[in-house]
Amino acid sequence: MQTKILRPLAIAGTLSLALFFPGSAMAQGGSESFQTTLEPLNDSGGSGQASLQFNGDQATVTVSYSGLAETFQDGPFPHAQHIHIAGKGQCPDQSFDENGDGVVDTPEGQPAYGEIGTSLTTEGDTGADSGLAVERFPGGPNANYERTFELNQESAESVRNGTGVIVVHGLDPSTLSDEAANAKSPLDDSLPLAATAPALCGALSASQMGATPEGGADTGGGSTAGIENEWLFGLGGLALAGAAGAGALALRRRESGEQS
Ligand SMILES: [Cu+2]
Repeated sequence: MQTKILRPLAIAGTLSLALFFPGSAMAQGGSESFQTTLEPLNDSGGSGQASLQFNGDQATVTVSYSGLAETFQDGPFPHAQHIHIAGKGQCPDQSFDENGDGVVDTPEGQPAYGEIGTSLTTEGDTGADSGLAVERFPGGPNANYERTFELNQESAESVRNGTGVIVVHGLDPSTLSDEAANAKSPLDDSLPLAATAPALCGALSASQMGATPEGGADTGGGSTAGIENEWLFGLGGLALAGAAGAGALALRRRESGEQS
């Protein structure tokens, strides 16, 4: 009986504090999840999915796909992958092919998906400067990528405001016109156009699951996690009213306890 009264007070106190310090609220319960389906660009033939989940200033990004170009110069075909930001939050269609070579290259698609904000590398730096660090991207036709890292502020803002777009690059040159297959990349003339042209694209959008607090994970799981979650949901509105509201709730619980 005693602990039943004290616990909601303690939890409500934490929530009230969290409201005054939004940053800590995010780190505590709040997870924001985004996801997208990766659609083929430039007839790459691939398909996949991607997700991004915030946890404080950390983000866990997953990218999985299949059906992309397999080999490049006898090695696994490197597929650069990025979060593009600050564009329209869209994927380009073939009408973006300005020079008419049959390929929407990376700069041609930029009005739709924006510039590189984050490089989804397998290790090391994740900034825009690593955009063409081909040795630090997944290679080959399929990938199941997952990495947790500190997302830079520009990218985090874009994802949250709906202009974060996942783009995976690298086309099989044999599927292109002779002109395009022999062209150099507009990004780096030591690479062929096919190596850097976009192959998959998906605009990140907030997923419904992201609205559910994941308090259970933070409380260490076990049988009490579900109970605490119920209390958190019940107290969500009360926390706005502050300690007075929590006191009223404790009183109500005590009264109902006496009646039953
Ligand atoms: Cu890119």
